[in-house]
Formats: sequence, structure tokens, C-alpha cells
Amino acid sequence: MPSIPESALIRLQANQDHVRNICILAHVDHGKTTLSDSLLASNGIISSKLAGKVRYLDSREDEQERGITMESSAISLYFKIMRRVSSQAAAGGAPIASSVTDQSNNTPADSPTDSPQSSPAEVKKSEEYLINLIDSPGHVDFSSEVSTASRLCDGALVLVDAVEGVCTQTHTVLRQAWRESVRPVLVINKIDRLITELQFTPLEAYLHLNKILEQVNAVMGTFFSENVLEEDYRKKAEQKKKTQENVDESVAALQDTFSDWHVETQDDSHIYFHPSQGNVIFASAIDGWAFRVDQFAAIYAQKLGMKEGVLRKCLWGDFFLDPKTKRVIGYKGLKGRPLKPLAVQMVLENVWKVYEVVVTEPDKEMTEKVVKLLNLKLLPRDLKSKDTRATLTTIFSQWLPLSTCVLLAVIEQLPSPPAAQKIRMPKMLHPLESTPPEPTEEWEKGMVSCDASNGVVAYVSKMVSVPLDVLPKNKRKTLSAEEMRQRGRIQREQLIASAKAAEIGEVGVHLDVDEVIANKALAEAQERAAAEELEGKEALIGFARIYSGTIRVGQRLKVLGPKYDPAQPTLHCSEVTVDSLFMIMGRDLIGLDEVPAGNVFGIGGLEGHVLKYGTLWSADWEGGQNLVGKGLETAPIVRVALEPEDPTQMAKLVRGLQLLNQADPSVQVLTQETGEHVILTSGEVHLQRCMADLRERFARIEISMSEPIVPFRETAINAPAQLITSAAMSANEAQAQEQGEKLIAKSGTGARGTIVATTPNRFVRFVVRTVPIPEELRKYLVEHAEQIQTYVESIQGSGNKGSTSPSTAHPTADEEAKLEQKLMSELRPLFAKAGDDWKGKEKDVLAFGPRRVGPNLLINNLGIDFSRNSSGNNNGQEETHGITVQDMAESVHTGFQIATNSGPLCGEPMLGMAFFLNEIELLEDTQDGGASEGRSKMAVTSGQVITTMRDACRLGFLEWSPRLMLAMYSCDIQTTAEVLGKVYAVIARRKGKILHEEMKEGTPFFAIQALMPVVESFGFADDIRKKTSGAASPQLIFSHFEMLDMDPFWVPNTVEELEDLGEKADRENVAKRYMDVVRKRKGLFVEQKIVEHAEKQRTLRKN
Ligand SMILES: Nc1nc2c(ncn2[C@@H]2O[C@H](COP(=O)(O)OP(=O)(O)OP(=O)(O)O)[C@@H](O)[C@H]2O)c(=O)[nH]1
Ligand SMILES: [Mg+2]
Repeated sequence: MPSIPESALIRLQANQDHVRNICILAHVDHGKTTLSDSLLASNGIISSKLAGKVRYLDSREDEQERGITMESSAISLYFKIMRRVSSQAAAGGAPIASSVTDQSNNTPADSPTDSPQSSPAEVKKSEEYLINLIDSPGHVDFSSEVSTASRLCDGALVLVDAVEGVCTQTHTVLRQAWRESVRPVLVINKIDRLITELQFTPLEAYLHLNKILEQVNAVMGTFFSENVLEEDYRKKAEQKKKTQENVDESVAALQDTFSDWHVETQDDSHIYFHPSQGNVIFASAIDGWAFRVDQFAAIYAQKLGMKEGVLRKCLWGDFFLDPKTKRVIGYKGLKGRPLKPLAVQMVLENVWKVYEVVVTEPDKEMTEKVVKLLNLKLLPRDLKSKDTRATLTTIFSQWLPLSTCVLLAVIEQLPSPPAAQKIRMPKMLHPLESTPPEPTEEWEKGMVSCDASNGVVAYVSKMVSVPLDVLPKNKRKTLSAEEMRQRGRIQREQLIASAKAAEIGEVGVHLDVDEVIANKALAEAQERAAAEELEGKEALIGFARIYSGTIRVGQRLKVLGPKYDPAQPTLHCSEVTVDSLFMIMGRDLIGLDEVPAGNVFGIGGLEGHVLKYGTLWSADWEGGQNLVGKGLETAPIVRVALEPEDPTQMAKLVRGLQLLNQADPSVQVLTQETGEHVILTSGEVHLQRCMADLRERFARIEISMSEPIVPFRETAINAPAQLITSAAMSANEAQAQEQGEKLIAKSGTGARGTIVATTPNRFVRFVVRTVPIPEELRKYLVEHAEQIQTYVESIQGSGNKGSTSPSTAHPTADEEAKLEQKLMSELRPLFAKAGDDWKGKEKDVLAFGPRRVGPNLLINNLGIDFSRNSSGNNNGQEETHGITVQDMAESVHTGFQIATNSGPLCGEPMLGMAFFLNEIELLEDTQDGGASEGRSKMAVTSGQVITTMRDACRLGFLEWSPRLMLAMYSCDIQTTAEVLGKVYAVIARRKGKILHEEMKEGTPFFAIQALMPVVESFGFADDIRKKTSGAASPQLIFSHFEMLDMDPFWVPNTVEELEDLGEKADRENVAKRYMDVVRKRKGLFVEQKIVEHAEKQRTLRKN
């Protein structure tokens, strides 16, 4: 097939109604890249024979090797359809579709719907479309790529494996699409597996497919009801506010009931998938076919003499064909007769038949019959071919071509940029409002109407690193055959001319044979040198979507960073000149002069201005709006320290890390206090990809990598405490502890965990009690981290606008009050349940920690207002040297933050500890006799309060029985029954726990869900793949922290224990092992016996 000229694609960019921006989303390995292959083949980018085999968009070497996509890639496709313009077409007749098929090529028929209905009276009108397609990775490590892709698109093809059904990532991607108002079309892929692998009959397959549809629709249903409930809550809150302002309560009650009715009557039918609505495609990407049931409706309508529209509605569901009357009947009309649903009889059986005669029970004669029946034209060569799979693909490529079906569904079902932006933009700009207001600002109008003549608004969702030699300006021009012939001809003529001139002895001829040859060689050498210089260098290109205006090369634009806040328009904002624009074609880029609104494109010249994502804004407009959205990033959990093998190459590594940080939205690059360079990645596969990138592209040096560093949490429980040895503290801390024994000590009289502490200058004395937070409350704090963060930010934000996180909408004072009210009302019962000490204390929570938002609490138990703000009027508190206890608030708080951020076990953050500040007093100055006054005294004291508070919190913590908490992965594995035992063995060896195991109904597959400590998970995926010969592959997602119920300080103490276990304790203390590894890494003191049993070595070998 011919490849599409670039000019055709560029021309279509301006025709907004004929543009579609779509992405392919699915669980890992459900066939996204394979499906995109067939679409590429339809544009002649790859040969159709190779479609489904090359996985063209997996252009990285490691992607091909591992067979999974790691980076999303984009490509622009051209699609042409012929529409029948006739009265029939107006009534909903199917268009004739054809991707640009070369008619001279050996593919005689374009489409299954071509022949049955066309009549000479009909006029055919061709329509051209541009489809910007993004293939995304399905592996959970790369889920940030899904957020990036869905932000840029208006529609999505959501793939589901017909055998595996709805998996974890299917759920995630559907949610992401829903959140971004991206309209989905469902593709149930790998139907061939139902035929060849599971050997289902068409009826069994039909029931199975229905089950999958139900599963997907159930997922969609939950999103819808969540939305409705949320909106309902918002509406009620608004109404309540109104009624508080004026009318009496009876009316309010009435309104309440009305809103309840409203919920029930909301129509949700449009969100579900049903084959009769045309939003479900059945496909086998590997065999290159796909269909929607309406294709069959077009064929059978004529045969049965029915209206196509009617038949389309009956082709899936409980509808049957009465053999006597030849009428379609419902379930009731069956009257016990064993009829098959129309979907089975008219659709699936046909597909099954083709597989039967070609693959499962090959029969040449039958194949020929079927081919004839389907009105296809196959070459005898194809029919005779021994390769049954090839015959199958040839038949299907004519009968049910995948690209035609999928692209047609995209065009019919998914919205064009103007249609999509009308709905998506208001939601994106006003996420907190149920009915977004009419756009008033110029930019808002431009975005909503997708107006190419307005000012520019674009969103860069990702920076992509491309080799410099791919850029159009650097590309060696590939000459067409004609151009090459032309060049050869000129060179030959020159040679002949010079030879002639030499013959007649003409002087003044400049070109002789040698010169021409030398010139040619020189030109080639120059070209080569230029190419070599570019080789290995990378440029960063922004991957963007333009919502309004037309962007041109040379134009000046404002770049708004992710932290941009309209309230402070000068911060996080810079100006750039657009250096170049590109259409992204997989591995290739096509240079463009301009890009109109509604397209996905690449943009150069942003390096140094955009780190990972940002908004482009017309330079003419004042202010701006931040379009950064919330993604579904998995928390980066695996961290490793890196260093170059050759220490002199440090600069290269640093530069490489910078590039990596820019090119990958979900990696975090840090430099630790120790000077180590650390990267945080979302999982092992992600880590491997980052390392490959660094080694081969960004740094191009050998890099050595530390063992993965896994986070732990420290907590304590109410159990008998072990004797704490100095291992709990570093040598320094222990020493300080000894010296300061009198300053920080446990209270002899107070309850467990009470510490009395005095600052070294003996000016401030306080009593703080550490208590483990009861289970329920702790769970709440962990699960509602996001809510707490919003709350904390809103309090900070109101006092200090601008330092808040880069959210698009700032909560107003009203919303702040609401946030607080909600949080308090939820905390109250939990505090009340926690015990007498806790009751009513939710109002006195001074801070959350660590990082001001974590799951530990600092509680004011002083009975006075203890906050910095109130220090102005010192509430009659005692005052010494002009300093009040309130002045200490900040330092106490900081001490608490430091302690919770790095606990006493191994310097990891605490989880679930509360610190009650019971007393604080300023003592009479005893040391310096009041010499240092006011500010300097304050400075010294506040520093000392921080450290004293920190140590007091740590010591208080150790009064309880300490525990380590392990980061846990939740692990989903699909596997067959044969290797189930092996899977269990691998999980058990890695200290995993099986949560549940379920047989997937109707399939020989088991779905296992397990939990596994992250620290034990390295190499797990490879291990399990090896042990099961690739039959099982796990998906690991960080789930939560779980307590390892083992005291890291436990040693056999009592006589019984010593008797039972011996001095060494045969049972290894796993908690201690984990703790010591971390302490060793951090350079903290580790108590370790180097020689356990110094016995004489014996040789066991007998003579
Ligand atoms: N039997 C069968 N196998 C298929 C089909 N489509 C894809 N596959 C196979 O499924 C495997 C995964 O296909 P990919 O296209 O790489 O899947 P993907 O969704 O792109 O995977 P990620 O990008 O890693 O998430 C490959 O081995 C394909 O050959 C199909 O329709 N039928
Ligand atoms: Mg893929």
C-alpha cells in the first residue's frame, strides 16, 4: 500500500471536524501495540503482512526484547471513507469505508459492506480524516504515561482481553478516561483465543463475552454513581447555604426530597457499552480482524428483508430468529424452543466457521466455498498456502479488516476536537463546580469553542527525548528513485563533457574526471561527519495539545510552569520563541510551520523552560491559567543510588539525570544530603528502563547502581517492651543521651511514654507523652492522607497565599470552613472511641507529621492556646525576658516534624504515633544570670527546643514496644492451574501472603491476589516467569504499609526462652535484619557480633 503523502496529513490538521485525537488504553499485554500495527499498515507505514508481528510503535530495543511497551508513542494516521449520499444513508445506512487502499494492489474488495447494497443510483462522497493516535503502556509501572496520554486525547480505545477479562489496569484506565471526560470505545480483543485456545462454541463464547461486557459496565456504573453522589452532596451543600440565608426549614426539607428524586432519575444509559450502540468492537489484533455487529446487520437486513436499523438493535441480546415465520422474536416468543440468539447465529458462527475450515480442521474445499460465499476474491496462491495463519489473515483482511472497522468506529463514536472541548474544557477549568459557568474570558471562549483564530492555549504533557538526527532539519534527505537517476545523469554528463574537453585540448575546463570524483567523495565525507556529530545526541521535544489558536514557528509564547498561580502572575512564568513544530509519526518527525487548535503535536525550543509539563499561553494575554491536571501516578517506591563507574565522569551522570528527569514524568531525581545521586522509580521494570535510558542515551557512561533502597515506617504498640540496647540510637545519640540523662528522662510518675525534658540551657522544660494511635484512628489518618493534605494546605494557604500546591482551584474561605468541618466531624467519633485521654482532643491537634501532612499527631494538652499567632497578646501567660511559651510553638513543632520524619529505629518516618504536649514552662534563668536577653536568647533557646523535643519524642517512642512497618505490594497474578503450585511456592519464599484465589469462570485461569513486602520483591517478576515458563506474570502495585509483628530488639531473655532457643536464638529476628540493613546504609551504629561461635573449624569430609 502506498504511504500517505505528508501534505495530506498537514492539510487535514486545519479541518477540525475531521480530526480525532485518540489513545489506546488497556491492561498490560491486552494487545494495544499489536492493534496499532494494523492501523499503521492501513497507511502503508508497515507492510500488512507484518502487521501484528513487528509491534512498530514499540521502537525501543528493550520494549521489543521484553515485549511490553514502556513509553507511549504517537502517530498520525490518514483515513478516507466513502459515504453514500442517498435517502437510505440518511436513514442510518452504513457508510462504505476504506482506508486508502491502493486499488491496483491485490486487495480487490475494500469492505464487507461494499457489495450488498450499493446501487448505481447512489452518489458516493469521500471524506478524509486525520487520526492522531497514542499507544500507551499497560504495565502498572508506567501508569503516569496513561495520564499523559488521556490528557491530550478526546477519545480512547479501551482494550480488554477476551480471555482475561477486566483486570486491575483496565479498571485504572477506565477511571482515568472517566476523570478526564475522554469518551471510550470498548474493544474486546483476542477473540481468537476463545476459538483456538479455549475451544468455546459460538454460544459459549457469546455468554462469555456478555459476562465481560457486564464486568466493564459494572465498572462504569460505579464511576457514574460516585459522580452522582458527589454532585448531589455538592448541590445539597449549596442549597443548605441558600436556605440558611433566607427561607424556612420546611421548604429546605422539601427541596431535599426533590434532589433525592433527581438522583434516581438521572439517565446513565449513555455511559454503558453495548454492541447495538456501536461502541463495542470485537477483534483479534493478531489475526487482523475486527467487527461491530452493525456490519452484519447491513448484510442480513437485505437477506431477511428487514430494516437495517431494527436489525442492528437486535443483533446482540435476547433476540432470536423464528425459523417458521422468519421474524425476530424476543425471549418470551421462544416458548421453550432451543433457538440460538441472533448474535450467535448471524455473527459468531460465521467467524467460527472460518477458523474451523482454515485453522482447526483445515479443509481446502470448504475454505474455497466459504470464500465464495463471503464474496471474497482470493488468489489461488493464497488458498494453497501451507501457512494456515497466513490464509486466515488474508481472508479476514478482506472480509472484516481491522483498521477499517476500528477507524470507522473512532470517527463515528468519538468526538472531534470542537465537540469534545465544548464538554471537556469547562470541566477541566472548573473541577469543583457542578454546573460550570458560561465562559467570559477570551481565552476560555477560545478553548471551549476550539477556535483556531483566537490566542494560543496549549498544554505540554510530557517532554520526549529524541535523537538529534531524527529532527527534520538534520535528516539526510532521502532521494526518490527519480531524483537519484537525475543526479547520476548530471554526473555522467559532466564526466563526458570534461572527457571531451580534454580530448580537444580545450583550456579553462574546470572539471576533470578526478575532480568530479573527488568532489563527490568530499561531499559524502562531509555528510557523514555531520551525521556522526549528531549521533548519540538527544533533543527534548514537548508533546502537546493545542486547545485554542494557531501556533506558529517563530511565535513568542508564555510558558506557565506547573506551580504557576494566577494570583502571582510573574512567578513560574517565562517567555519562549517557538523553535520548531512537528507532527509525530512514531519514530519519525515531520516538520510543520503551524498547528491549528485541536491537534496533538510536538514542539521544540522548550528546553530549559518546561521541565516535565506546562501550559503555553499567548504572549498577548495578561495572566494565565494553569492546566496541570491530577494524574494517576503510582507512588515512586523503589529508590537506588547511582554513581559512575569512572568517578571522573560524574558531570556526565548529572547531565544524564537531568535529561532523564525531564523526559520521564514519573521518575524523581534527588541528591541526598550525603551527596549521593538517587532516583526514585515506580517499580522494578521502570527502574530497568530508566537505567537503560541513562546508560544508552542520556549519560552514555557505565553506571553502577546500589541495591534498591526500600522505605520502611516505624511504629510502636502497647506490648511489653524489650530491654533497649544502644542499638536503638546511633553512637552519638547514645552518648548525648548519657550526658543529658538528667535533661531528657522518663518521668517516674507519669504514664507510659511520658518524658520530661529540659533544654541544655535550662530555660525551657516540657513534658511530652508519646502514645501509639489506636488502630481505627490510625487507619483513618493513613487512608485520608489526601484530605488531610488539602486541609493543611488550605490553612497554610489562607495565611500564606502562593505557597500552596499547584492546584488549579484555590479553596475559598467558605470551602476552607467546610473542609475543616468535615474533617473534624469525621475525627470526633474516632477520638472519642480512642479513650478518655483522647476524647475531644481533635480540636487540639497542633500538627500532622512528618512533612506537616503525615499520619502522626502533635496534640496540645496544655489547656491553653498554644500557637504562634496568639503570641501577640500573651493571654496573661508568664513572660520571661519578653519570651512567652507561645514563642516556643514553632520549635516544638519543628522538633516533632524531625522526630516523626526519622524515628529512632533506623531513621525512617514514624507512622501512627501521637505526641501529647502535657506541660511546657519557662524556667528561671539559672545559667547566664540573664546576661543574654531577648532575641539572641530566643535564637539559642529555639534551637535547643527543637533538638530536645526531637529526642524526647524518640525516647518516648522507645518506651513502647517498637515495630517496623514494611511497604507492601499488592500483587495480581493470572495463571493456569498447572503452574499454580509453583506460583505459590515463589510467593511463599518471598514472605508473601495469598489474599484470595479465584477461578475465572469459564476459563482455565486462576486470578490470585497476594501481598508481598517490597523489600522481598526484587527479581520476583523474573523469578515467577522463569519458574512457570512464562505462564504467569505478576502486576505489583504499592498498596500500604503493614506492621511486621516482631520486636527488632527481641533477644531471648527469660530462662525458658534461653532454654528453648539457645543464646543465639535459632529463629532469625527478621525485623532486626531489616533494621540493621537500613542503619548500615545510613551509617548509623549497628550492634553486631562479628564472630558468633568461635570454634575450631572441622573438616566434615571423612577419610
Ligand atoms: N492470540 C492473540 N494474541 C494477541 C492478540 N493481540 C495481541 N496478542 C499478543 O499479546 C501479546 C501482547 O501484545 P502487545 O500488543 O504487546 O500488548 P500491549 O497491550 O501493547 O502490551 P503493553 O504495551 O506492554 O501493555 C503479544 O504476544 C501479542 O502477540 C490477539 O488478538 N490474539
Ligand atoms: Mg504495547
